[in-house]
Amino acid sequence: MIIRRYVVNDMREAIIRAKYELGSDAIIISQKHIRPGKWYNPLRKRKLEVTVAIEENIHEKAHAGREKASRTAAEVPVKKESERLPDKCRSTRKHSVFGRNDSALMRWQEYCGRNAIAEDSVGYEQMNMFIKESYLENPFMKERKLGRINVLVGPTGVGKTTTIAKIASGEFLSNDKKVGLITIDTYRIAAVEQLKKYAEILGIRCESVNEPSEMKGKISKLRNCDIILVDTVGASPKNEDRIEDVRQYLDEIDEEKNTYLTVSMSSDVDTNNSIFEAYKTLGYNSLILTKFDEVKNYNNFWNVMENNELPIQYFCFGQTVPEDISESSLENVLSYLWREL
Ligand SMILES: Nc1nc2c(ncn2[C@@H]2O[C@H](COP(=O)(O)OP(=O)(O)O)[C@@H](O)[C@H]2O)c(=O)[nH]1
Ligand SMILES: [Mg+2]
Repeated sequence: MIIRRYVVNDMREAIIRAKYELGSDAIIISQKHIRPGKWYNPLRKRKLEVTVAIEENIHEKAHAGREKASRTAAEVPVKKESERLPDKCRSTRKHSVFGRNDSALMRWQEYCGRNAIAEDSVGYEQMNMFIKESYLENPFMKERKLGRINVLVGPTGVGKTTTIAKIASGEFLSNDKKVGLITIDTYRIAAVEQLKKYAEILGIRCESVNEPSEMKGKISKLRNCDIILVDTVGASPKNEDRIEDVRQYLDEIDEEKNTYLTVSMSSDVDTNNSIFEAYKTLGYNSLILTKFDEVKNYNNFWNVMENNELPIQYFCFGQTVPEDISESSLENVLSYLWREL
């Protein structure tokens, strides 16, 4: 028997989290109201603690092939300021932080000279201040806002569909928004099914579009939604024809839209630069960065800092829906990398 405990705001949230993690055969075995935190804190919020169970063999069948054990809902992935690592092992950090990014290293040396700081004193707080001062047009500091229509574009396998499920869950559960999904990834039946499955778990609408001419009609069907998330077919940066195909669908959207280029931080920098270039034809205006959990060095981080002017909406750090996503503030991203690398 697998047993999970969820600390949530309401039963709806618990049911959705349990369905994602354990599948729809899971059963609720108990619930009680609690106030997590120190007893003397008057601001403690009332929460619901729900315990859910499933037979092990049913769970295994439902999750065959899934690599990663799910986390409990109470686990918070990005640590708070007070919990971050102390700036220990400072001098050993310098090389690993800047790696082969000479431009970032030069800016760091210049910053150290200006502020009379020892170059080897690379600590988390120091980095945070350095970036804010030396990268004034820092993409992590730019204003980000989910629009009504949000399209995710990018190569196959970077995590577009998974990220859509994470965003949809967050907006639906935490912000109580009416969310609708559209997929134009109709090249693969499995891709449509994947999105439909997520929509089913949340109990929201999902439309698939087979021809550009169907786009307007499908958006109009979702006119009551506060947020529409559009999933697209993945295209290699070398496959101009397929990127052009996506453009024909997107051109049919009359309303203002956000187009997010989704890139994996575990790909190499050159590959990502070719993606940034090839996808320009789709007029993307913001980025979503995925797979931070697979990152081995800071190379992509500096590349995005140095060569990208667009805001970064979210960063993702795992396969678990809905938890492994966060707003991409500089503090969130940097503290994640600092802790993991
Ligand atoms: N490690 C890791 N895997 C992810 C992340 N986001 C998605 N994935 C996995 O990457 C694979 C492809 O994801 P999918 O959403 O289908 O990609 P798409 O082709 O761009 O739609 C799946 O196995 C996902 O579980 C992430 O942030 N970290
Ligand atoms: Mg997909």
